[in-house]
This record gives sequence, structure tokens and C-alpha cells, in this order.
Amino acid sequence: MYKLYYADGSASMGIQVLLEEIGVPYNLVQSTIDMNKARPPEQLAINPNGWIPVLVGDEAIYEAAAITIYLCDKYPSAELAPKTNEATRGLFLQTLVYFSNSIQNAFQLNYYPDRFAETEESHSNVMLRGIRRLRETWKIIDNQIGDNHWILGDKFSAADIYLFMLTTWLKDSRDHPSIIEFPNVERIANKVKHRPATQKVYK
Ligand SMILES: N[C@@H](CCC(=O)N[C@@H](CS)C(=O)NCC(=O)O)C(=O)O
Repeated sequence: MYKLYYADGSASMGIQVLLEEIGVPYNLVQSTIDMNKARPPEQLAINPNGWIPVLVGDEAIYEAAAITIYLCDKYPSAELAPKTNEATRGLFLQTLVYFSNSIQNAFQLNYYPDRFAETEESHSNVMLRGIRRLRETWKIIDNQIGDNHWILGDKFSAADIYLFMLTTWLKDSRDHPSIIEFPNVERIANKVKHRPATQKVYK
């Protein structure tokens, strides 16, 4: 039985959708993304950064993209990722790493400006740069998708689940670009949203 350190609205929800799609049993362990609240000690022992998701199974690992690849490879019969010798394997890995490195980084600039600038006067500037970076990086993914049904082409994959999770962090209240600026992203996010696994997790 897997244990998933979890908080509403966080990247752990994408991993929960993936566990549901695969159909393996798991327990959620309540954690937090509130900077003023303590993380469970076991979570911190695994991931001293204090971030979620953290997944505990045969191994304990963190980093959402790594957990995604790990689970897809462990359960190949779920067919949520191309096999290592399939043509779209490179695109699958590239997209997940881009999500993690570039789109999540853009969100962090806007949500956690204190991590990127020492002085409080600089925070609003960093947040603004995050908004511009969100627009730049989502546009690149929107162009990459083009007319494809799913990110990788005709076949649904864990990268589509990851995309959906990231779109839930786009907030008008923070002056983020609206998803309608990225129609190909929006089209895929809407399809993922209506899958039973996503409905169960995001209710
Ligand atoms: N690179 C990490 C980032 C994870 C991350 O930023 N998690 C956020 C929630 S979505 C978090 O735990 N925030 C609380 C904090 O940074 O202390 C990943 O992709 O797993």
C-alpha cells in the first residue's frame, strides 16, 4: 500500500490522479503547503525541502516528475507512458522535465518570490516576472501540442494528467494568464478534467 503525503491544491493531487488511473491502493497522509505549519517528521526525513508530493512504497521518493516516471514504469500495463523503445518516449520525458523545471519554476516566481529575492521591495518585481514567464512557458507547450489529441499525439499519458494539475494553479486573482490564451492546453485539460480518476480526486 502506497503512502502519499498530500495537501489540497498541491502537486500531490496529480500523483493521486495517477495512482487512481493505475488502480493501486494508497493512503493519503495529510501534510501542508502553509509556510507557517509544521510538516510531518517522516515527510521531512524523506524530503528535507519540506515539499510535497512525497510517495512511500517499496522506495520513498519525491519530485512530482520523478514519481510520475517511476509509477508509469512500475505499472506498464496501465499504459500511461511510452515504453523506453517507443518513438514518443523522448517527448514524454522532455515534457515532464519542462513542466517541472520551467512551468513550475514560473509558478514559484509568482507564488514564492521570497525564494528568488532577498529584499521585500524586490518581491513584486519577481512576481511580475513569474507572470511573464508563465505566459512564455505555457505558450511553448501550447505550440508543442498543436493539433494533437493529447500531448504525445493520439495516446493519453501521465503527461496529460500533469498538464491538468498545472493548469489548476493558473489564477485570475493573481493576474496569471488565462488558460484561454492557450487553446490546445485548454482542450487537453478539459478532457483530463472529465476522466473519472480526476473527478474523484478534484471533486
Ligand atoms: N519540484 C518539486 C516542487 C514541489 C512543490 O513546490 N510543492 C509545493 C506544493 S505544489 C509545496 O510543497 N510547497 C510548500 C513549500 O514549498 O514549502 C516537485 O515537483 O515535486
